[in-house]
Amino acid sequence: MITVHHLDHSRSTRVLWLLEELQLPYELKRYRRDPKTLLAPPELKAVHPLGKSPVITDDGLTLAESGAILEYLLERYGDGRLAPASGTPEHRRFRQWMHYAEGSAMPPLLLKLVFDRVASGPMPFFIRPVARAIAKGAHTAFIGPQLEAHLDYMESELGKSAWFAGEDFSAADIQMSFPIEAARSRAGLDERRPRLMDFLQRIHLRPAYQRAVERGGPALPER
Ligand SMILES: N[C@@H](CCC(=O)N[C@@H](CS)C(=O)NCC(=O)O)C(=O)O
Repeated sequence: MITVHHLDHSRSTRVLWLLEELQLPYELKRYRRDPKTLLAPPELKAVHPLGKSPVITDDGLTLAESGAILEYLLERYGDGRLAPASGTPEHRRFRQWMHYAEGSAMPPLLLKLVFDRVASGPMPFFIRPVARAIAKGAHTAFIGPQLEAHLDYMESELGKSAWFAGEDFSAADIQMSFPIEAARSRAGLDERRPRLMDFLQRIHLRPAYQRAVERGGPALPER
């Protein structure tokens, strides 16, 4: 039996969503973030040394890293579903997006989250102007332009086909959903990028996505 170690408001929603798309049975173990630090609870370290989510266990295997988990589930249980045939141009695009989501799209989003916290977190009043100036400097010099470049890139790629890897919905869309949801929630994604907004609308309408959110809660807190 597949067990998903699922942290609330996290990338782990993607794993639940894929399992729901594939209509596979699974056990859900839920973990709550520390309300102050927002970090995962220590119990997750008993499952995997990094103590992050998602992690799955299946048949004696413990596997972390959402992209690797999605690929494992497809390989073992997919029967060719939700991934283009290997060797095709669609499969090459599929593989790129599977890596791009965590390798390129997430880092500037994470930097934004960290620097926003630097600027707004608790601190002595006389430090605050310095912290704000540092956060603003990082945003202007690096984070802001990087975010814009990635959002522009994703928006233009969605102009080439209905979904990220081609005309058919695939697990690459599931993997890409988290950076796009995160950009919508905290990095200024709005109607100026209509294809990405439409992508969000289309995924939210999928019954499997809705079942995943019903079981595990939304990937990100409500705005
Ligand atoms: N690249 C990893 C990232 C895993 C990760 O950072 N997960 C976050 C949740 S979105 C986490 O567990 N955060 C809690 C913590 O770091 O304590 C993946 O895609 O699985």
